[in-house]
Amino acid sequence: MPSPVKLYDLAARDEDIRFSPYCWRVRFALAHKGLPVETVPWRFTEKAAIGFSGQGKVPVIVDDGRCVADSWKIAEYLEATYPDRPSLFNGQTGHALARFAAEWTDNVLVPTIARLILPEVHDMLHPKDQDYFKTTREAFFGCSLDDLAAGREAHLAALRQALRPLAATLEHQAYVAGEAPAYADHVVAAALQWLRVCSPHDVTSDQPALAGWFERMLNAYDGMAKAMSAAA
Ligand SMILES: N[C@@H](CCC(=O)N[C@@H](CS)C(=O)NCC(=O)O)C(=O)O
Repeated sequence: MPSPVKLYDLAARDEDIRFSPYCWRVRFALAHKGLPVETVPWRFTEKAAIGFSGQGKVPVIVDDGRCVADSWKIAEYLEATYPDRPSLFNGQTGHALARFAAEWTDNVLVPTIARLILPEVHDMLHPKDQDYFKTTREAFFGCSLDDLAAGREAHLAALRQALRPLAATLEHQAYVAGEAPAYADHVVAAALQWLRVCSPHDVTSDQPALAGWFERMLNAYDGMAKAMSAAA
């Protein structure tokens, strides 16, 4: 068994609550490769702790002395370094389609979920992170967290709309990547895991194919994602 890959993983006030949509991608990818992981809880304001990576965001991994930051670069690193383990991309075509899944998730799904749940995320953060989070997110979205909370119904409707292509796809195939899960599934499921851990909003139960896929992703890899508690 290789020594564990160290993953700097965003933590809430309760350090056992891990919710980052980008860190969850890496958790899924490591599990898919069958690599053991040792997570290091990290808070937004602990920039110095990941200074060695040359940037200020998680996920960051350290594998056998090698440091890699950024979820997409980490997925490519794992695929290149562990080619004999189950593939994250299944070849060039899969790699190209996984990139589309990641860009759609980063540019559509993550901001749409963010508008819905950022007020809840703020409340679950460690107090030392809260001012930083509020200031940076309000600047990014151009409105206050209170404004986002006031628009909750509209944000929920926008998220349901954004999920339609995913739900429609899953009516034809068991996984985003086809017959079995791969990195394209990890990326999308990680965003929905962020939603599940941070807020009680239900966006899947009226979409049986989407709900079934997400349940399979929660149960995959020995129920790794399901083991993280959902928001009450
Ligand atoms: N493109 C990066 C994005 C990573 C990212 O945005 N991480 C967030 C946590 S979910 C972060 O560390 N933010 C630090 C900050 O906002 O200061 C990736 O794919 O890994």
